[in-house]
Amino acid sequence: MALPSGLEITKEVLDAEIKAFFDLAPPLKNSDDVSQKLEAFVKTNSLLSGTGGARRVVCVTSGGTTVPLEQRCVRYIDNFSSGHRGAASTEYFLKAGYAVIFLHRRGTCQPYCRSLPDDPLLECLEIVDESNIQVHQFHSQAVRSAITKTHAAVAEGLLLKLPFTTIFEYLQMLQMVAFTIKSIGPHAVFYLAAAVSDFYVPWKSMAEHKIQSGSGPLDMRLVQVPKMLLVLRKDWAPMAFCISFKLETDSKILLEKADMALRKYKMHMVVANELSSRKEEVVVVTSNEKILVRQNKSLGVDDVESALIELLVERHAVYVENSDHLTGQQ
Ligand code: 9Z3
Repeated sequence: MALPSGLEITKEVLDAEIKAFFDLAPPLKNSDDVSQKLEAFVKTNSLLSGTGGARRVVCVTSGGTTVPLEQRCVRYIDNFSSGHRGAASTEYFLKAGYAVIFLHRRGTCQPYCRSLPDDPLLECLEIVDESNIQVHQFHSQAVRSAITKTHAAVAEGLLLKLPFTTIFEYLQMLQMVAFTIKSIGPHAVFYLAAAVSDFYVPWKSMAEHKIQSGSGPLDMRLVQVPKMLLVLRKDWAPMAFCISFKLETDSKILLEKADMALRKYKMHMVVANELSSRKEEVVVVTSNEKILVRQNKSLGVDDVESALIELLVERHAVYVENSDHLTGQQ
């Protein structure tokens, strides 16, 4: 529903829009499989032997969502994101002892694979003879590390990778994750680094077949994707610690927009980043602070995620402690 600018949408209208989005979205093809994996993952991590407590679980979203233009999709609108932020952050969350649900765009950057070349199969492997293929000496360390670290994290039940492509898949899966990790209350974190489409074509008004090009310019109406952040915070997983991202290309409006998102969607933190400098620095916006986080080259760390995750883990620990006091737990 389009409202004159300045008018806030009511919660009832938003709820109705969200319900319509999910009711009309094409159902997730592998929903049973995703839900079983999520249940098992959260169960494993909420029953930590001996401690009586739950492991902290973070859902890291990563990569951009697509908006299909045809039901039998040939064309789609895409959102910019390499998935580097999500992949790097996943590595640091694992290092900090979290279990990670890595909800990522299929084909984007994966944890522990950041130092592999763009085309790992062709660039890392060489044929020795008719029956043997080996890893090039030059890439052997990176390949070994990617394989061993990924396999160890998955085998220990600490890493669950769930791929999406479209905005429909992404939001349905995000809701499933939220409903599942709601049970671990404040131990759950959402780290929403995925670049999510703001506009989409509703499934029912989408052409079934490939749009034909013979009839002149294409006139197509995109409607706004209902903002799910507030319902994620308030209804889906109300005790979870929520961190969203704000991306702008105009640095003059970035902090103001991040601040607005923090208040409007009741996020615990918003990470503000500008497109061209996003790999060097971000600003973490909270209700009373703006903290500049930069990559620390002097310590030999060439990414900003190391310091960013350290800060977020610290703040989440305080949040858990305060929530435990409130609920009378130790
Ligand atoms: C981000 O701002 C991420 O940091 C990047 C990471 C997408 C810039 P890369 O994947 O880049 O490492 O190449 N993500 C959130 C972008 C977004 O869609 N934010 C929405 C907005 O700005 C709010 S949910 O309105």
